Amino acid sequence: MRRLLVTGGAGFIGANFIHYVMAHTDFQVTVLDKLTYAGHESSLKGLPPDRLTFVHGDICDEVLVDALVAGVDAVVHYAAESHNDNSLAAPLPFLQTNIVGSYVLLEAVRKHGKRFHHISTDEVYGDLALDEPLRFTEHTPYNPSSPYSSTKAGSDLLVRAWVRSFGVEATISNCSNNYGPFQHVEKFIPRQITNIIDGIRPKLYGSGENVRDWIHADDHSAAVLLILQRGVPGETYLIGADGERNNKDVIEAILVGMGRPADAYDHVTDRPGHDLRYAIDSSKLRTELGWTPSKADFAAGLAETIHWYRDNEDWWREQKAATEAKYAAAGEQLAGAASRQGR
Ligand code: NAD
Ligand code: TDX
Repeated sequence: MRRLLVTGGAGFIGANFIHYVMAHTDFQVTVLDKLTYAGHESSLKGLPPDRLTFVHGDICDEVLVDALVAGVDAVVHYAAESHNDNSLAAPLPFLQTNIVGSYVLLEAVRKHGKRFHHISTDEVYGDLALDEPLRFTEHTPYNPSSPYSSTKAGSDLLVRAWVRSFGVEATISNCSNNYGPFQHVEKFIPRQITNIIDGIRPKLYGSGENVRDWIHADDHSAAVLLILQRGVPGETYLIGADGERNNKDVIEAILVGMGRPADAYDHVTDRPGHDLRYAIDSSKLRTELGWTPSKADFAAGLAETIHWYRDNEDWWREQKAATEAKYAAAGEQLAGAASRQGR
């Protein structure tokens, strides 16, 4: 298996995966990416041109997908509409890309008999209570909360059906929250880092007790490559690095890491349906495939990420104002301000 088609390779995790593959294998990679607001071809800058082909196109384009799948050994499917807040404002692109696009890819790998790896999320399992020791496993029932997570759950179920009904050789991985370089400034960690750089106070949704299980994108990439090479078709693997932290602790760590007082942030209106806690039990991946995270030190990873955004303003500057305008248009305001205005 030396020729990969990577969908969504100009996005955050896809780009990190391609950097990882270029550094750790001799594979040839073709990227298929629509370059939505979330895609940046510049994230692939500097990679060897003789091993990387970039195709600007849509995973819903059956003719294009068929031709590209025919020419590779395996498909790694990252392309998605990925942001929960956007899915609350406008769900339709999520159905189109995450469900119809995944269907188009599945039909192509079925026709050409190619290996498929589907990138999914822990959000398909819904959320956990704050005060329970439970974590998600491969056996946790699906219970998605948002338009985004429900379309990811739908795409996972399509993959399972294509395995069972048509014998497609597919694996699925469900990973927890990623952080690292090349992440869009709409997402929690880069939004706050770039807010602080711009002199804007960081924004914490609701009380900030919500817990996310953070993993560095490089550890996610290592796990995906391992599953592609040694995973058992038909199986699902959960990926997580035991990185549970609540949002309040993360925002305070970012502020302190950037030399600001830990309390220099604002509470803003909470996300509707905001999942409380995600937590991954990745025992299967660790025991069956021998994966361990090598960047599990969150403080070190966060410091490196802050450094990256400080050094790469050219990469994110263009997206920043439009992203903050989108949040303002969606009605984000200081917590309590809505009720004060209503009085
Ligand atoms: P992202 O939004 O940063 O990137 C998505 C990429 O897909 C972009 O380059 C975009 O241009 C491309 N794309 C969107 N629609 C397309 C289409 N119709 N055709 C072709 N390309 C299209 O997303 P991300 O955070 O890198 O997430 C990548 C994948 O990983 C997604 O499937 C997501 O569900 C999954 N995931 C993300 C996280 C996380 O923490 N970000 C965690 C677990 C799983
Ligand atoms: O400004 C903010 N303030 C805030 O408190 C933003 C943008 C977010 N938050 C909170 C909401 C979440 O509890 O931070 C947490 C993380 O938010 P996001 O970065 O939007 O991520 P999340 O909704 O947890 O989903 C992410 O992880 C799972 C990815 O965006 C998904 O693609 C992935 O499937």
